[in-house]
Amino acid sequence: MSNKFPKNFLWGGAIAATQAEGAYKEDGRGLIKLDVTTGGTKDTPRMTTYIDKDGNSGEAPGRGHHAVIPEGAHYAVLEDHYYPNHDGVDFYHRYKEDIKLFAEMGYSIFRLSISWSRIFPNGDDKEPNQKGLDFYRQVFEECHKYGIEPLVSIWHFDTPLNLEVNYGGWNNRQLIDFYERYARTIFTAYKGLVKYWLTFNEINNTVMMLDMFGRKATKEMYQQGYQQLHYQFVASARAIKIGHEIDPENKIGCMICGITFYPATCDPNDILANEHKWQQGIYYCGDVQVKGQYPTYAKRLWKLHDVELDITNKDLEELREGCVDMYTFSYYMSNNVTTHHLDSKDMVDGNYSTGARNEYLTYSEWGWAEDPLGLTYYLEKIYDRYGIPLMVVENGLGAVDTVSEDGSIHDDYRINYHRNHIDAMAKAIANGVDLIAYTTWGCIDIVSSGTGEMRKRYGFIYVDKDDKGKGTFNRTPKDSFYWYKKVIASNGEDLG
Ligand code: P53
Repeated sequence: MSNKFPKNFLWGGAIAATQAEGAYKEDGRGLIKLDVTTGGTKDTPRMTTYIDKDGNSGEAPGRGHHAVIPEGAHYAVLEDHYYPNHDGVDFYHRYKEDIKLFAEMGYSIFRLSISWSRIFPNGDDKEPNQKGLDFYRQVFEECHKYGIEPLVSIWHFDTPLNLEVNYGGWNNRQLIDFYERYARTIFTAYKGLVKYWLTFNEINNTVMMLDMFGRKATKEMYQQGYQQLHYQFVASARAIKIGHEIDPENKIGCMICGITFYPATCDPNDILANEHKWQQGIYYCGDVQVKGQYPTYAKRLWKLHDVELDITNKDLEELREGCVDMYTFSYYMSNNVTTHHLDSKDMVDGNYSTGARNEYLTYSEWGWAEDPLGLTYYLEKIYDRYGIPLMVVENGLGAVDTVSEDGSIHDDYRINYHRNHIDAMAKAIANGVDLIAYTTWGCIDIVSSGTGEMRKRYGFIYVDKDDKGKGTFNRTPKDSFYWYKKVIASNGEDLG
């Protein structure tokens, strides 16, 4: 096969602050909910730890923003628990070594996120934390030393804990103003150093995932989900407007968790249910952020879920004024939608994957369907809908790696996964899609977001750390590292 990628196509990898940096208390960083979240597995949830009103410690199931702790309890780091995000993979201290390795692979782009609570430790501080600003300046300068463009997520699941506890998080309209202050600060501080930005990582998860995984969402969950999303849409639009004013060179994108949904059968009920899943899960956020207004079917969704939203005319004006320059998304898998009753053997049992099993696909150890053509499908569908440049900003295979006696890591399964997905992108490009970048997920092994595990590895660079936090944290290139280097050097032609 011969793959044709545009001459200036951006190749690279992606990480997020909470999963990579560690140093959770250093240089004035404030806490976030993930700092009080333990590790889990595919079948056991991560736990959020707290001290209740009588002084007893306890844990509530759920990752970060999903956990509910008892009335009167406060979030707490407990002595006898291990919190995988506290040390991450120590990117905070090792970023020079890591960026050097990324450069060796030939990266022209590196996606990372800024931790809000390094810049504004409590979220509502009047002045930013200079040490936090200094850290990211050094990271960006290090990237530019090698000709690597940073692609910066402004928010990657990490609202400062103070805003969650004392303001009710994104249920509160005031969060828009705090986010604005934070966004303005970093656009100003990094003008000339960063031109590619993403406002909210996987913004659609809030609503898309409400009724997935066999979970029944309550009316209150829908009400909160849609309302939180609305405030995030306004925050995102306002940031985009400000970002363009501060530097007209800035290219700012939305970031959508891109799951391709298929109807499990050709029963028209399944076809319609599938279309409605696309609307609720995928299009809803893309339409608002790309087109600057709520789509017609929004009214159907609000009615269906019995929600009443606080949306002002000024909000609607702000949405129109803050449209994204590009559509970026993560892509890992497809899901099947059906209205039919399923026996458990016909269902997918994964973490964050759901629905009817697809007999044409294979599944990862964590139950995620490997479906490269689903990526071609997604790219073509979305480009046809919006006609603006697209970026695939996450794509990868979470798998257990074995270190051979000589220290090498033979991860041919990961190479195959990426080869097939790069080929899938080439197909979409050949069909006219304006795809401009590919950043693989976890260019280096990092803590899993869903399960908190280290053993669910995505990297082309191995990090010697286990699920208990033990290890040297040494970095070792895997076979995929050398493979990706060839891919980049040949601009996607040599996938051998
Ligand atoms: P982990 C669900 C489904 C697909 C992607 O996930 C998702 C999620 C929510 O976690 O999130 C993205 O580490 C997310 C990253 C995350 C990556 O997928 O659970 O943006 O932070 O690490 C992979 O295997």
